[in-house]
Amino acid sequence: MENSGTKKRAWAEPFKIKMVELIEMTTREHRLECIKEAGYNTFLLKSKDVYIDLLTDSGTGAMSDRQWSGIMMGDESYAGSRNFYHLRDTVEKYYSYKHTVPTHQGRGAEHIISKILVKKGDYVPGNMYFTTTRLHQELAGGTFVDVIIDEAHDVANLHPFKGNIDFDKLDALVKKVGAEKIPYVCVATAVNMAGGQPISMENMKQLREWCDKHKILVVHDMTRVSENAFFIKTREAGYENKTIAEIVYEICALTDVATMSAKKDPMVNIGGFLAMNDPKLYDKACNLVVVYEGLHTYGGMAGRDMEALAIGIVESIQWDHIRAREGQVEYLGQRLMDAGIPIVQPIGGHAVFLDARTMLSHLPQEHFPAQALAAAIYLQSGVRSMERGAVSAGRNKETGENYMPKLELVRLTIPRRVYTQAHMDVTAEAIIDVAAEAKSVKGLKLVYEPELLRFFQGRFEEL
Ligand code: P61
Repeated sequence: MENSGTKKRAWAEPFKIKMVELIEMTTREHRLECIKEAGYNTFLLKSKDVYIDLLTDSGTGAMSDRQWSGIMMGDESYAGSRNFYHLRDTVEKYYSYKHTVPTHQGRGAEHIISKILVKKGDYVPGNMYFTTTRLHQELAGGTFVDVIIDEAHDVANLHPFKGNIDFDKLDALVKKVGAEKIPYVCVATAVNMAGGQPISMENMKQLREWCDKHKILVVHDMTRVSENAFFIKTREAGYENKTIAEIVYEICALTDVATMSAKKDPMVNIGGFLAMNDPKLYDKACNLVVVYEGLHTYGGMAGRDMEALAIGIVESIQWDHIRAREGQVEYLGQRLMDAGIPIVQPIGGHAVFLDARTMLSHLPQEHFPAQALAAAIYLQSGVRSMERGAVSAGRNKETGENYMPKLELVRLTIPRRVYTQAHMDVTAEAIIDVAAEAKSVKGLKLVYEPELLRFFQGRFEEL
C-alpha cells in the first residue's frame, strides 16, 4: 500500500533471500598488511579481504529472481535486440524520455553528452560536482560551476532539500559569462557528493522556468532519482499522496536530457544510458555512441543486461522497495547519531557520510583526514568505505592547486538488497570503536598521484 507508507510504523524488506554469498572476517594483522599494500586506498583493496563492503552502491545491488530470469532472455543480436526495445519503452513509460541510447555505464553517457553540448570556453553549472561528470565537462573544454545552495556545504545544516539550486548563483553566472556560454544546467537528483541529498520538486520547476527563460537545456543526472522521489514524498507538501512512480515521472518530465548510471537505482551490475526527447540530439548521440560504445541499439550493453535493467527500473520505483532501502540507510545513520558520531544531516539516500573533519579534528585537511579515516575503519573492522573529501575533489584544472572542499567525508554506502540490519549494527560498532581511538589515527601523504580521478588509484603513506 503506497499511501500508508508515510505513517510511522515498522517496515521490513519486501523480499526473502534465496541465495547467499559467504563472507569472512579477517584478522587485524592481515588487514594491516592489506591496507599498507593498498597504499591506504580502499579502492585498491581486494574484495576477498573485505568483510562488509560499503565502498559503493554502484553495481553491487542484489538482482531479483525476475531480473535474473531476464538475463536468460537476452537477445544478443548485434542489431535491433528485442531487449533494447523493451528498455527504450520502459524508459519512456517511467522516465518520460522518448529516445534512449544505452551506454556501458553512467560515465559513457556523460562522455557523449559532454562531447555534443559543451564547447571550449563554455560553463556548466551544476548542483555540486560529481567526479566523472565534471571531468567529462572539462575534457570537452568546459568549466564546472557549483550552484548548489550554501546549506549543502554545511554538514550539520538540517535543510530538507540540500540538493536545491541557488538561482542567485545561476543569475550571477549569466551576468558574468552570458547565457550563450552555458549549454545546459546539470541537475542531479539525490546529490551524491552532498551526502545523497534531495532536490525539491519546487526547485526543479523553478529550474525549468529559469532555463526556458534563458534558452538553456536541463541535463538530469538521474542515477538515484527514485531515492530523491522518496524524500519528495515524505518531506514536500502536496506530494504525500503521490506514488513514487508519479513523482519520478514528474521530475524527469521537467528536464530535456538524462544521464543514468543504471548500477544504482535500477540494481544492475553494469549499464547505463543517455536519454532525451529532441530527435536531433538523438541523431548526434547515435553518431557518437557507435564510435565510443557500440551500435545505438546496444551501446555498451549486452542484450541480457538491458533486459535486467528494464525489469530493475520497475522494481526501483515500488514504494515497499524504496521505503526499506531508505529505512536501512536511516537505521545505520540513526545508530551512529545516537552514539554521538558526527555525520552529514539529514541522513541521505544511499549512504551515511561521516564528518572526518570533526572525527579526526587533530588532522589538517592537507593530511587527508577522510582518506585516513576510511583506512582506519578498514583496519579496525574489515568494513570498506570511501573517501569523499580533498582526495576526491582533485586539483583545479587551470592552476593545478588542490581543491580543499568544505566537505571532508567518509561514505558508508549501502548496496541495495544486500546486507541485513545485523551488518549495519556491526558497522556502527566498528565506527564507534574507531571514534574512541580517533587521536591515534595518523594523517597521510600522497606518494603516487594519477593525473585523472586520482582517488581511484592514488597511493598514500602514513605521516
Ligand atoms: C559511486 F568514487 N557513482 O557513487 P558510472 N553520476 C552519479 C554517480 O554516483 C556516478 C556516476 C554518475 C559511483 C561510482 C563511482 O568518483 C567515483 O556508472 C551521481 O560509475 O560510470 C557513479 O556512473 C557515474 C565511484 C564513480 C567513485 C566515480 O560509487
